[in-house]
Amino acid sequence: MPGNDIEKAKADIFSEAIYDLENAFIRAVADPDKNQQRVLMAKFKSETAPKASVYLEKFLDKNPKDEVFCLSYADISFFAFFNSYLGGGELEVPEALKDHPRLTTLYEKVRDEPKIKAWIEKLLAVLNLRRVCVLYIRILHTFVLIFQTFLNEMPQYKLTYFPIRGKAECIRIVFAIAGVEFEDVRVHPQDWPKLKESGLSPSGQLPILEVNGQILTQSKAILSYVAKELGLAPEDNFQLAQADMLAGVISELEDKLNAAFANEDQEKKARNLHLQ
Ligand SMILES: N[C@@H](CCC(=O)N[C@@H](CS)C(=O)NCC(=O)O)C(=O)O
Repeated sequence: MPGNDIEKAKADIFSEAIYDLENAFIRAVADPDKNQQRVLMAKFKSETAPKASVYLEKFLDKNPKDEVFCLSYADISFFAFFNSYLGGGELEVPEALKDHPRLTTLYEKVRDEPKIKAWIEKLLAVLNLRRVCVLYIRILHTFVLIFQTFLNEMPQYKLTYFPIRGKAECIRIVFAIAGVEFEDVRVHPQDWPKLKESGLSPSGQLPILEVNGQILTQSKAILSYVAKELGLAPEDNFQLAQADMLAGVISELEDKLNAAFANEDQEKKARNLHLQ
């Protein structure tokens, strides 16, 4: 602490100068008008702070002692201001002090006091942790935005059928293989007459596929569309026709099987099951 009254007065002068500087800084950053804030900050950096540094440097020059205020509140307020407001809390000497050797020495002297250094390092660790968190949050936010864009561009699929495998299962499997989400609506037979009456299915049958609100019917047309959309159909037209051909055969088999099950007459059912 400053020894005699003169030294105490000098410490007060020094810390008053820092106090004024602090006020100028706060006035600049606290201005509600963003443009004015920018103007005031630029003025603070280009005029106010350099002028104050020259004044403080001169003030120290008049002091023959190297240990200016023996680590008084004046040194601490000087260091705290330049470290936090102009040095970004880092350990390096702030740019604003570089041309002022006495102020630089004073800054280094205060900074290198072990307890002060430990304190600054502790703050820096918190600051760095915060920076890392902010960085992670920004990266995460970017991913969320990309994912949202991707989701918005992805068609929304809704497949409606009965609670059986039947004519919808191969379509469901194609979605599963492609790893694409779809709404798997399974209509209870009791609810079917009402739904059928609603005209949701243009053919009056299921399955239907809604793609962003547009409706497709016919299981094999749906299958072929979904497979093409999700990259599971041959690119070659001949191979595509072969795939359609095979799907057509299966479709016929399914129809015959359905007809067999639908037939009340047990004899006809047995005959149908042999698929004639
Ligand atoms: N050719 C159509 C046939 C569809 C079909 O027969 N659907 C049946 C279930 S497998 C159905 O909706 N039955 C109820 C009805 O016709 O009211 C397709 O392959 O999608």
